Amino acid sequence: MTHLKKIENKNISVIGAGLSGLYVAALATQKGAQVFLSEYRTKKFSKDELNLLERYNIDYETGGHTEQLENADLYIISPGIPKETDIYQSIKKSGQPVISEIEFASWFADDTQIIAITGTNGKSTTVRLVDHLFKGTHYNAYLGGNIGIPFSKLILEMENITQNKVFILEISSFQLEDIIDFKPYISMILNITADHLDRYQGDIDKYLEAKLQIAANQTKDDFYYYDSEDSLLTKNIPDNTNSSAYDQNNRYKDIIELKEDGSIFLQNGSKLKIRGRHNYKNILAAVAVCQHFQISKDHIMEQLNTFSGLAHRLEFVKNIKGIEFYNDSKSTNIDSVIQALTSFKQPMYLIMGGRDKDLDFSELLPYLNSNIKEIILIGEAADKIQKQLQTKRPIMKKKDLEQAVQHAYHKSSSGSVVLLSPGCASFDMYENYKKRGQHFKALVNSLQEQR
Ligand code: UMA
Repeated sequence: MTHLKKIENKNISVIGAGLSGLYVAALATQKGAQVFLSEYRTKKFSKDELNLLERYNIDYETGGHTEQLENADLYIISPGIPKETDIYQSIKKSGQPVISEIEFASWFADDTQIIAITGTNGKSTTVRLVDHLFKGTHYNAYLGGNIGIPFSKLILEMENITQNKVFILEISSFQLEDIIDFKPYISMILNITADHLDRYQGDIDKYLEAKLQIAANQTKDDFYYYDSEDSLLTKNIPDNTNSSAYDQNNRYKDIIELKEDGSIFLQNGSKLKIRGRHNYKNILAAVAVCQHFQISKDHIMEQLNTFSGLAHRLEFVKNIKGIEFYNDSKSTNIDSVIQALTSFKQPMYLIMGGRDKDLDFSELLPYLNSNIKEIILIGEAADKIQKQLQTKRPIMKKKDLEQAVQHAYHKSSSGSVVLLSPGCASFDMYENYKKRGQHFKALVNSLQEQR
């Protein structure tokens, strides 16, 4: 494929002008290609985006894909555009290569610099943890990918740094669908559970297949990590690379301990700010990466002690009159609701609902223990969730998040937890999960004056 990588003066069409499209267009231009960026929405670019388009003198169209994008030597597709779309089908039909943004960006990085982490849940927390553990070492570590900073942006902006460069990338299955040579030094799949099945025709094997692409180009000089407790992953261990379980083959395993109540302690006795079995595993995953970079045990312990977790992921919001409020708005699938539920033993009021991603909520039934006092449902999926959870625990439907929070607050008492862990996408009521989480936090913060 090396001929493909000689892009100077080649015509490249980039499809989709979201974050990935904009930055990959800029990178391709900087590397000497003739770039055309095409976006089907009538999009109003922000000031920063317009500056970028101007700085790199990028030719673009919005409001539709026209024949201007045709006859390219190479197509770069944004991760949010599925294979069934007309545009995908038509560029594929052209016979020219179609690649993803991370594939293109990786052409300008040294393979040994890439740490790529995927999985259904825990990706963002784990890459942030890895980044945190690299802080204060001699590495120049850059965090990006699905976390919201395109790999292309990192390449574009970090070009002048040549020494000890490491890219810590959160990678989604969407980004892996169109790779050719993408080859991380360390790759990792944290777990695989049902998610994004709307994109994979309801077939978890197709989703798994996309995720496993992360290790497809690795060799015996590279390392692949998976979770020893994940049956899908243990049944599909790649043999082209050094594969091992991050929770077993881990020389730093003894530095943390998970207690029965979900709290996590360091070997030296200090309690971490993040909790739950899923976070314990995220830590094991992150420290497994460190063993390849000679980061000392003392440094890892110091850094773990100062890690405070991520917003919208089992984020502690406030204690009001002994009631603890947690914002887990990023929980948009069943498995992340389960992780949240198993992180607490206290009486709980659980707020769920939003836009369904074709998931089976009855998978929650074994986890609805008696400490869950009530499930409060909101959004489009409320009726479906109610039906699938039957009458295992008391269920109440509310018009919106505000009413749900009010209700939970009035019913709960000191010692209980109010948890927003929707198990659904946010798009029926919010722009994204962040907006939903921010609204939840604002609602909680306004409660204090009442009661
Ligand atoms: N579009 C077209 N033609 C079409 C269809 C769509 O032009 O036929 C346009 C859309 O209007 C849009 C663009 O193409 O403007 C597609 O953009 P995108 O959805 O790929 O979004 P980006 O802004 O490039 O963001 C992507 C990731 N989004 C998705 O995978 C959906 C971001 O992950 C990621 O942070 C970013 O690249 C940087 O790498 C978000 C995400 O939701 C957070 N990811 C999923 C998840 O985590 O579950 C996978």
